[in-house]
Amino acid sequence: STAQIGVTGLAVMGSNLARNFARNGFTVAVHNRTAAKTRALVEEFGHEGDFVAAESAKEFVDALERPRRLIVMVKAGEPTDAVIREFAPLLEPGDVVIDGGNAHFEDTRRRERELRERGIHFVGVGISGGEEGALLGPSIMPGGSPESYDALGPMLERIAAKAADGTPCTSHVGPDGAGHFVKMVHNGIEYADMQLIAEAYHLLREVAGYSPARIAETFREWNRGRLDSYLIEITAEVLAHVDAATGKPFVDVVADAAEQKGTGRWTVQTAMDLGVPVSGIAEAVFARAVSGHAGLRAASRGLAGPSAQPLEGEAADAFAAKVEQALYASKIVSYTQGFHQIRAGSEEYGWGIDLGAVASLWRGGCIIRAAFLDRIRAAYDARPDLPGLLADTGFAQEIGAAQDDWRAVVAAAVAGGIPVPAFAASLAYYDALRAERLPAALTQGQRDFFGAHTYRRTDREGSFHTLWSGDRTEATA
Ligand code: NBP
Repeated sequence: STAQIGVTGLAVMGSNLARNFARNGFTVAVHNRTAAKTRALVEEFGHEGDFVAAESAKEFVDALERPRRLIVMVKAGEPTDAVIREFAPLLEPGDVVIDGGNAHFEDTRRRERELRERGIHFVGVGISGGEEGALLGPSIMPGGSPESYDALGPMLERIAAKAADGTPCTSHVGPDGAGHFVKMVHNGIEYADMQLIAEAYHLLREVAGYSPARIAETFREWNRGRLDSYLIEITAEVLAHVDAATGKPFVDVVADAAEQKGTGRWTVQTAMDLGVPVSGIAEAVFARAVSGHAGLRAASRGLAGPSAQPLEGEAADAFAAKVEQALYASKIVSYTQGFHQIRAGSEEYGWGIDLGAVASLWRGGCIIRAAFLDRIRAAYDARPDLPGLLADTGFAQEIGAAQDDWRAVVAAAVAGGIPVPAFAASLAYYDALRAERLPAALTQGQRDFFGAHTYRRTDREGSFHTLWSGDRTEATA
């Protein structure tokens, strides 16, 4: 037994992760259900480091130093359970099984409980950064017991991305499903970020009348400022790309039906259960769904809309500057909502998640990496009990300075008939939080009227019910 770590499941993610460990000086045992893939990996990349190719599960487990550390990198869901069922009988108390797939955190909680009964540590790890991240340094979000992190953390810190200040983009997130929960919310925020960028593009195209090439230039410029992020950077690349076959902008030849694998949906479903308003993320998930209903869209194409001419010259450029403000303000809102969800999950499941540490490990390697995350980390480090990001003075000032332009952009979108569900929902959230009084008071009155659901008063303690179908006097409930 010579390998410090093992990887089973050698599709693109598992292979690249195994190579990343090997390139960092670890001896890596590799295994795959279909053994040909194991052989192919070692043949092609064996020169990169020390690999131990294992054909059978038993050989794989025997190759690992104790306590064993084995990473499962197979398709999420039933395949992960199948692999655990296969390996668990071969393991001993103290061994650490790491699931690096995109598992639902509830599955991770169940698996952790089941393996804990046998003395085996189960670590659900969220990994972001795609194929390239897995190879060159991903952002890694490990859950599981603190002891398991002692055994695993230093190795993860070696292979993880490093933030600009050199800090590894990984740290122990919290027990059992905490890592996969945080990865789920990461993906939800990713959906919101992508949708906001898409809406900004749509507005620049239709309202400002910019070409895709011009919009690419605009995004490049924004990427040098406070919006500096991986997603803005790649957006510029995609928009500047020209289709070789037709000579048209690439974005104009791609079918406009967005697909999804489900982590955005999980984020929203979980937020619903926790009662956390993640309206920006929800609108992003729904926007993809709307785009995919081709029949409904075709049947609706004749519906009436406003007639609007694109802006020109300086007016167009002035509008583009406002879109930057709207995008930044909406982005603050989606991170505010995402961090709220992590806080709520942490409270619900007793995870004790450090929100500043989460912002820190998203600074490199992952899809939502952005300069902005340094500021979020600083806000939570300064005040760990911050009720929300908008309660941070710095963010409050910035969003306050952006709000006039933000409203102007949403108003222009409405007037021009451009759908901006995420911009508009983010602004509505901001205004709802700001409001002195919300119409929720009326909602409570209605609920009491038809269902005797009772209400509380602003001036006295207790629950009350008005006898709506009687003499309308008020009773203490
Ligand atoms: P896939 O999700 O495509 O899974 C393929 C791997 O699962 C192969 O090694 C396959 O073995 C193995 N497998 C399956 Br399918 N069923 C199995 C079973 N019953 N028993 C044993 N092995 C089984 O691979 P991936 O795209 O590399 O992703 C791996 C994980 O990482 C997934 O959970 C994914 O969601 C997650 N993830 C992916 C990305 C990304 O950018 N792709 C990013 C972050 C996380 P075989 O070779 O014998 O068929």
